[in-house]
Parts: sequence; C-alpha cells; structure tokens
Amino acid sequence: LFADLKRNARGQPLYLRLRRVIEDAVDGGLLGPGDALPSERDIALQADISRVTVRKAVSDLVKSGVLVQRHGSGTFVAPRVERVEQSLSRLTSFTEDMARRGKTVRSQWLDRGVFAPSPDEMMVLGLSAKELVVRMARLRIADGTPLAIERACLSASMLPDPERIGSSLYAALEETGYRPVRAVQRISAANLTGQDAELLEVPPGSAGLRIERISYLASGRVVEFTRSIYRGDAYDFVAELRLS
Ligand code: 16G
Repeated sequence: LFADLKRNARGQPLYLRLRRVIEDAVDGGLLGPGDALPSERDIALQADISRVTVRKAVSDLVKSGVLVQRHGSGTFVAPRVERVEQSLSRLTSFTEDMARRGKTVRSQWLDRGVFAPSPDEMMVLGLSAKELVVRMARLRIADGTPLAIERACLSASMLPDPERIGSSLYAALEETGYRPVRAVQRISAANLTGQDAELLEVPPGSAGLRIERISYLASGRVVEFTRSIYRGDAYDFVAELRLS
C-alpha cells in the first residue's frame, strides 16, 4: 500500500500523498470499517518517510473522521455507523433497546461510587442531607461502536452497592424492586468536544444530543436523574403524534 508513495507523490507534500493513499484504500474497500491501520513505525518504514509525516497524515484523518484512535490499542478505520431509530414513547433501557436490534452491548465504566448528595441532587432526587447518592458514568457501546456517555445519579437506598450493578442499570433496579415506570426526557443539541468526542470516537465539534431523563416509580418517587450525551450521527428519535 505504501511502498511507492514517494515516487507517486510528484512534488505533493508527502503527508498529503499519504492521506490520499489511506483515503483511497478506505474508499476502495482495501481497508474496511474497523480494520487496524499498520503502526506509525511500519508505515514510515514501508513508505520510507518520517514518522512525523505519518503522524500528521493520520491526525488529519482522525480529525476528519476517517480514522479513529483508541488509546493503547492503535488506529482503526472508523466503523460505519448505522442510525438507530429510537421510539420516544416507550420507557426502555439501553441494554433492552440494543438487544432488540440484535446488538451486543458493552459498557466502559468511567466512574461510580456512593457520595453525599449535592444540593441539586437532593432537590431532583428528593433526598435529605443524611441520605447518600450513587453516581455512575458509563460509555455505552453497541457492536463495538461507542454511542453514548451516560451519567446517572440515584438514591443509594435504591441501589446500595454500585459495585454490584452489572451491565444494565434497569436490570439491577428490577432486582431491588425500583424499576421506573415513567420518565420525562429532555433532548437538546450539543457539540461533542474534548474527552466526550474522544470517547465517542468522533471528530471534535461533531453534532451530539444532550438527553436528560428523570424516571419515576408508580408512587411518583424519582428513581434516576441521568444526563447523557449521544452521538448525533447515530440516532433518530421518533414519536407518534395524535390530534387530541
Ligand atoms: C437509557 C436511558 C438512561 C438509563 C439507561 C439504562 C436514555 C437517553 N437514557 O440509556 O436514562 O439509565 O437507559 O440502561 O434513553 P441500562 O439498563 O442498559 O443500564
């Protein structure tokens, strides 16, 4: 792939030539979605160019979303993202939504623990200062594609041991008898930046959706307050409207 790069550059800057070679390989199917790119060192050796040049071409392609970089594991062709159609009228969990589509769910824990509640959390969750709150942050991944970052808080009385939450929060709540039956959800536009863009493997500045969900028990008691960031290129939210 890279052997004749210098010869074919014909006066073009080498990093631009390398960028084109990689783009052509992706467009032509020589490199498929999810395929690993050879290491920076190997490309530099094969093409007989400097690693700085390779780094520049690769970082351009990461910025434009052709490639994704994963810490510790290398550089890959960006997976092709299928848009997910998500109903806005059913209260379901991420795990259930993805399982229904035959996708394999994985979550990467970013944070979890039991804390004294902040004033905001006390208000939203209806907690007193003596009670505790469980905070959890997860990167939600379906079939290897990161789709959302979810940051939830709940009363610790409903989920006493956050270490024991498996892959599904709602399944854990089902077990403790606190599965929510109603929720209010707010969706707004956001740009994905910094660490959020990195975790979601999209170029900084990409479109995202900020989603807040407050869910309730039948009694009206609040179960969770979850703030999420979803990839804008992966979701269509669909609601049925009726003339009432
Ligand atoms: C959904 C909910 C989130 C809830 C989670 C539980 C949105 C925007 N958010 O992702 O509030 O905590 O499901 O999923 O829909 P789990 O049972 O798979 O952990």
